[in-house]
Amino acid sequence: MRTNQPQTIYLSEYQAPAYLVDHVSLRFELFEDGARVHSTLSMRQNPAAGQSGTPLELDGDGLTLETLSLNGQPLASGEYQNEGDKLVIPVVPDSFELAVVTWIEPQNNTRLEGLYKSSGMFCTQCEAEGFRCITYYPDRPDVMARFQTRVEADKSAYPVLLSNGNPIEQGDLENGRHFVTWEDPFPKPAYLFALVAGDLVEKRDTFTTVSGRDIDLRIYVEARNARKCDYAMDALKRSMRWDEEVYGREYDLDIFMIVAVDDFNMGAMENKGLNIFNSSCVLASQDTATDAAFQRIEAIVAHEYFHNWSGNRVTCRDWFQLSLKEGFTVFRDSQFSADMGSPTVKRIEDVTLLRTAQFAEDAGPMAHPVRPASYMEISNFYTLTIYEKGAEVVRMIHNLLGAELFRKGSDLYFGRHDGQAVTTDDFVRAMEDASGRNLSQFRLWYEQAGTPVLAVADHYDEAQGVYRLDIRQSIPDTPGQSGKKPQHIPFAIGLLDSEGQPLPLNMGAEDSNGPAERVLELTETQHSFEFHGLKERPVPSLLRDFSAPVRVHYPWAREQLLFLMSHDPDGFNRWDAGQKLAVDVIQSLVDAPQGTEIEPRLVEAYRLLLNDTELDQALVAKMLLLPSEAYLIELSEQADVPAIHDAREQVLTHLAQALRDDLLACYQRNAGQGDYQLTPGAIARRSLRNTALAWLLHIDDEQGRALAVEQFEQADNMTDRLGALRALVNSGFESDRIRALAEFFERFQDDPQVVELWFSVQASSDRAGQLPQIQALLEHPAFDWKNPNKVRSVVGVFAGQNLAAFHKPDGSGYRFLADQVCRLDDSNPQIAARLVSPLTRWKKFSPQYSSQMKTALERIRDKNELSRDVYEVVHKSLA
Ligand code: 0A1
Ligand code: ZN
Repeated sequence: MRTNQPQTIYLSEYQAPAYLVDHVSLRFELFEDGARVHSTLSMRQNPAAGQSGTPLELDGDGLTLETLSLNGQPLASGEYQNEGDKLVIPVVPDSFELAVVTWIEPQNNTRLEGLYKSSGMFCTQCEAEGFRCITYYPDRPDVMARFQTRVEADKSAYPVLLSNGNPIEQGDLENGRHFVTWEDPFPKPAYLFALVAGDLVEKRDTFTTVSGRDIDLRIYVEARNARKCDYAMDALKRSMRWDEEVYGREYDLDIFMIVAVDDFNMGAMENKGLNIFNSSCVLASQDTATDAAFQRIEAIVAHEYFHNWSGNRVTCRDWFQLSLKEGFTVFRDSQFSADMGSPTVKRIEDVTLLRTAQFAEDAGPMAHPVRPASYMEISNFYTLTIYEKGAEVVRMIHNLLGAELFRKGSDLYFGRHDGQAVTTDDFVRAMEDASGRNLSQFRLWYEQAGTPVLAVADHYDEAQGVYRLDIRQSIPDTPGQSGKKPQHIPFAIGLLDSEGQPLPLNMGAEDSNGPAERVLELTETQHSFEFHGLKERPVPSLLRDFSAPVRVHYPWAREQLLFLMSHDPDGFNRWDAGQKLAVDVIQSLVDAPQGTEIEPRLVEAYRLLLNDTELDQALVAKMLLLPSEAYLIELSEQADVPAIHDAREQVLTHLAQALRDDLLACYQRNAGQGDYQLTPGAIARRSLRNTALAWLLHIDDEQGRALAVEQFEQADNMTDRLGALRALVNSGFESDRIRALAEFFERFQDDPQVVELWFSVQASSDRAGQLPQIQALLEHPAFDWKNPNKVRSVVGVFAGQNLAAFHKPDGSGYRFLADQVCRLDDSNPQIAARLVSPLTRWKKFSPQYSSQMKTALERIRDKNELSRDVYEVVHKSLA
């Protein structure tokens, strides 16, 4: 039996709400066997939309309605309809007060949407449509209201009672209960509502804003985590200062709170004044968090804080506009991270994610524009396209306008739309109005899905001294979209002479002294650009700093890439040249596994890098990382994963063998750094040393093994301890692997974040994460199906990172994933739908694999009572 087909929602059918809510008064009575929610809504007809007599429709999901009254009069059962997920009152006055009492069961809520319990505390997640799991309400972002919230609970079990805004009253009640009332002066959509009740400790600090207001900062965690909040608190203060300095945005309430919860579907949530975080995205200490985790925490704390303006003060009109807040906020947090560390390294990390995962999404069955035109389940649209590509689109506007006009545009946007729910088009219009630039063609970035392809050819006319670039733009068809129009693409380039010196880009025959870099604006299908006064054929440096989210096809020669790797003044392109070279070498091995010599110049290039102490060490550390299997798959037409895996391993083995002594020297040079520090330099050194160690253990080097064991035992921080563990786990030293894993678990078993690392090190390893071992991890006492982080760290990591094991030719990995998706669909559909993702790319793989992936998808499709979340992903993938 299959579920009925869920309804599709279309942007083109958007209608303004018929009724508005001016004020919401909530009272939560929290008990162990459920919660009673009293809601009083002051409502009126929307002058811009409603007509007298329009029925009132409220959303509700899984609610037990206890009482309902209109203007103080209880409604009889004939005066309203309560059908499925809507409560309809056919006749209401133009302005009225509606009182609703509902009963819900947070303790049984495994979907983690609405009000639920996580490690004994009550917490909420209302984006996108969770508020309707709490009470009946017009649950859409363009209905903005002022909220007052009274929370009542047992005082000893739940001493801390939080909601949005400022606390205005508190006191004791009968039976050992107490209450706190919160008032949020800013009108907000229901998705920004939050409530927390628990036994938590608070870490406090103060931030003085640019205008001299003191803001009370608090991070709430369980007592055992009290020592893990300092880093997030500092990151918060850095974010607050940065937003004042770079965007002129000051915080608006008197108090800003962060709460850490263990069970959370996503990373974190920007509820007004009360951000709720997945524990793994906020808690950190030197001995439990890796450098990558610290950086992630800083970025997410900043992201959620920045939403206070880009998302909360100015919010989305409807969920099709999700990238209005997410794309802009990701752009803002990436600017912030770039300012806090190395801009080049941050750019490399962002582009790696974009090209590996977003390009894959854009080429797959779930491809959608940055502003989608339709959806079935909005939770499925918190995607890399909305977030990362959306951020790239904002970045292009930033680069087209320049920093100053962009700031003028953002000031205009915030000023013009403060307190409103608006569209991506409103954002672009503010940028146009502030800058005088016409962005009408640019808007296609929001409307057309798919990654544009730029085919670049070049020609050098020696006699004339003219170099020409011919660029042809095309955008592939995506589901429901074909015959696309050319987009407005900023294409940054430079040219280098044979010494590696930048050449002036003279675009007119008469010019001299042109700039060393230009942004060519592509608007047509085909362009030719000529550069004059060149005495020799230059080496082009294309798409500098990844100036647009596009694929560039250019027939690179290996000499050119080697040359750019050591000469390009653009750090991003220097890294990218190395990636392209490595990709080319690996691909030629995939195509002809036998008899292909591994490019000796690759070895020499890596030798230079390993010994380069002049270049920014953070960049060197990035340049040493070979392209991932996932990226190699993304680049291939019909991927044969085991062949790609073998070729990549072969290159790694060859490099490690040839460079053994250089690796040891690099390891030693970067060892013994004194006290642990989180500076970019220290992070780079740890990264270099751990890469060297991983390579040495990849070839089962005895000396490497001794170093790894020593590092594992002596490390004073998690980056080094985990680096050593990972190296051992991925080596052939089986007894060391087993011993290290056991010791690690023994030491950290009480720390959920570290146990998640322990799971994922194994699940991502083709040595320790074959299917039977994965099955054993699922049986491990520390594994918990109800905790999304645990599910992700085993099942998600296996299918997403342990690619050779997942793509076993017998299809066992696919069947396994299908089973887990079906199992999770009953308890947590959002997580289940996200886990399906590796299967949705089935068309990308060679036939032996794709047919089995498709069969696995069909098994999921045929499950009983499929959730709307999984239904949408599976059906669209099979279409
Ligand atoms: N708005 C949050 C992300 C988020 C989205 C949905 C959630 O539940 C379905 C939870 C969090 C952000 O961008 O950080
Ligand atoms: Zn966000």
